[in-house]
Amino acid sequence: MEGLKKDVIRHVVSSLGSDYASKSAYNYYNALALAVRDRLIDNWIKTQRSYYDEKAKRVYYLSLEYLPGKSLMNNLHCLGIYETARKAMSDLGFSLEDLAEQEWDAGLGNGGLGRLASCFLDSMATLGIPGYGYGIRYDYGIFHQVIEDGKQVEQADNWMRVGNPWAYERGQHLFPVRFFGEVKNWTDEYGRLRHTWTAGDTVLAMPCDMLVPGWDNHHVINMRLWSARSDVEFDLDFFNTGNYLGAVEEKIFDEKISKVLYPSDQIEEGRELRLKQQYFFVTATIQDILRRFRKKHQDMTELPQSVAIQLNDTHPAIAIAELMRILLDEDLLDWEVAWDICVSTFAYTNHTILPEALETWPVSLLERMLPRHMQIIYEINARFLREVERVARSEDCGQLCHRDLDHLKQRVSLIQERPIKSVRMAHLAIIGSHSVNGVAALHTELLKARVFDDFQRLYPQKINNKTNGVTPRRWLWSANQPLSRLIASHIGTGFVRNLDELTQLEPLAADPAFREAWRAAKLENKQRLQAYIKRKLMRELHTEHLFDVHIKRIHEYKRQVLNLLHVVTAYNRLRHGQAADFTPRTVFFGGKAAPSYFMAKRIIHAINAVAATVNADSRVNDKLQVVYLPNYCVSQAERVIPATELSEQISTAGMEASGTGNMKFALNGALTIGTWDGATIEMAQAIGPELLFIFGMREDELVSLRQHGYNPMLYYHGDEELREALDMLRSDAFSPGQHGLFAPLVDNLLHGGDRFFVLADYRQYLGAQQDVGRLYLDQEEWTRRSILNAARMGFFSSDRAISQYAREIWDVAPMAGLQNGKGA
Ligand code: 6GP
Repeated sequence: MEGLKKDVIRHVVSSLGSDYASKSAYNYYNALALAVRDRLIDNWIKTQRSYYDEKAKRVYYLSLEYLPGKSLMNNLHCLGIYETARKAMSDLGFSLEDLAEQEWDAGLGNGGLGRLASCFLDSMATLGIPGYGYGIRYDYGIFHQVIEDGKQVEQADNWMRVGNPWAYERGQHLFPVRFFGEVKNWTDEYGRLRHTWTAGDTVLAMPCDMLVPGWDNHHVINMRLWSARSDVEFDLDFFNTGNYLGAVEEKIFDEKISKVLYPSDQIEEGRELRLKQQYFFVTATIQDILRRFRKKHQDMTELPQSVAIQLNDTHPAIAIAELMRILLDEDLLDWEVAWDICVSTFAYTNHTILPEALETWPVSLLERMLPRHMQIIYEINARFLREVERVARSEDCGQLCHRDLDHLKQRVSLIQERPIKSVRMAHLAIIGSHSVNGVAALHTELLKARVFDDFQRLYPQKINNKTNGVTPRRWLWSANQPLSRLIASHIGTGFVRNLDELTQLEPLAADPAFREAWRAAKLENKQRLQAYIKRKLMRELHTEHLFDVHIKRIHEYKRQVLNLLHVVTAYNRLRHGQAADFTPRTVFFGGKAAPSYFMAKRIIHAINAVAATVNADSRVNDKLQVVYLPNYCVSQAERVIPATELSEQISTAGMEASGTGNMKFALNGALTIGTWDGATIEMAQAIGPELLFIFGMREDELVSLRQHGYNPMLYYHGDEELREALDMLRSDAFSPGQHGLFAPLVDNLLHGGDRFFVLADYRQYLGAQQDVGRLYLDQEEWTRRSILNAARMGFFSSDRAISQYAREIWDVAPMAGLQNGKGA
């Protein structure tokens, strides 16, 4: 402890240039972070060296998004120095918890996809997999959400303003990134046509490394994030012509590339700068990967034995064309050889079946910005369509493909003709990869049967499932110390590395004393949340209420509106005195809406309007409260999830690819009210469906309802309570003086087809909520189920997920000496 204290003081003085006697929490947080980073860097260097020494096959995880959240607590726990740090900082006059609050969330992602990437890096580090995360170091991450007059207002997330003590910026290792320009043809010595791309503009990519430690194993992997740097300061011409200001302007323009994260979340924006970001990130990453590979290899055909590249959705899919370009134009390989290398190296994960999220880029834009890549994409397509023809005519594809060859070719082509001629990035990713995976069993089945059905027939081996998981280090151990300590006192700490060990809790569910202790841990977490809400929102929570929580991005398919209709109905019953047996509850909502997503923003407004009315109504507010948690983010989830008793997972069946919040809640002992969707299905199967509150129509039922003509008006007319709730929303009951404010929401349900079947599931949802309320009155039974939920969550560890990727997709083994925990 003395060593750590000394290091902290030294950093306050020599790294931060401050007086250690001036007790600034900001300085002491930064100094502590630097002292922790010192303890990581040696192991990081050793880890990187060991990869070379053992000629390990490396995994590169390419993701435009990461959501690491805060690093301090997690890193202290991984290093096993949490207690030491707590004592050291307390000696220096600080509470560790307060210091940790000084850190800004690294919010370099939108939601599930980005958080999954961060959980995966944690698991690679813990399992000893030679992995690297690659991404972009956005200067501005996901916007900061404030609620003003009930509405979402976006503010810039200037997370770098206070510096980032965790990152190593490596200004000496810059990689050139080229755009625009032209392609020249030439003939090589064997008479083959060759191509050279001479680019117009060049920008530089600077690596910023953030260290990702494994759990208690000395294995530290790297998350390398690229930051755009202009090359104009090296361009003497500018100075010679005296155009200094012009040079500076160009520099600012170039550095725009990594300025800001696109806050779109499953709605594609299709903007030029976004494509620039994608290519900027991809080319720097591929250059770095090949630089490392070439240190030990000359023969490019060995690449797939040494390197596996995982594409996190289609955002980095242009990497396939980029690797082809390098192999063809720089290494001068033949097409077939280059293509084999690509396909064997790449694998692609799909994260959504929402059609509006499937990325396409206009051919005209690609032709201008990346002319050589567009040529390569055309060539990939031509060869692919010839192959389709061959397979379709062959026996193994059967008559199905053959009969309708032209249509089949149009459907699978990389190029879509309408509404504008564009490249389908998902098709590029599928064709250029040896593995395409979904993220939960149902999602993968839907990929096979619907979204990519043609590809499933063409390549029946390619599409596979890897159900998501979450890291128990952050989402149980670090976020929920009261519960973790209780668990550890009965079964030891092995579950942090091997989550299956939680099954040892099962017999304890029958032990009243253990149940009481389990409840006490939950209460402690509820009280912590209460204190936080009081500080932040100046609201007093009732900890004896059932804490019912719906936090995730705001999206119509996630059906926050269904939850809201339940709240309004409960409000009406209480007002009308029809709810004598109502179980008091506080309903929490939280989540960001894409700034351009009108309906999602209106939903946030409606939730806040209903909350204001309900909370102000003294007839009901001792029994029902509604809280909107502004600026939902990773660190907020870490506070809220441990305090949650009811987890809302109520998406339209078939629409949520997996969900990972669902896993975090159950792991922390919340019971789930949910639809038969995403990974909630597999959770129900693992836990026992009777221990969750499952309701609503299933995916195949919805398909047939749609086919037979779904008429939401029937539900409206047939259900008095539903009608009352919708009419209130449409009138000014929740928006005094602003008649019609929420009419778009209601019209969308009644006259817009109710695409997400809110009305169809309303009655069943109410029934399930009634079951919840009733069960909550029986605290012994509730607690028993809560324990069993957590005990059966072992499968949903990201360690299990990453082990499957490593074995079944990457063919990568953990580093020797690290498999059983302790590293060298
Ligand atoms: C999300 C899915 O919506 C969610 O269900 C899943 O758990 C998560 O990915 C991780 O797999 N998708 C996205 O966030 C996204 O942007 C393009 O998909």
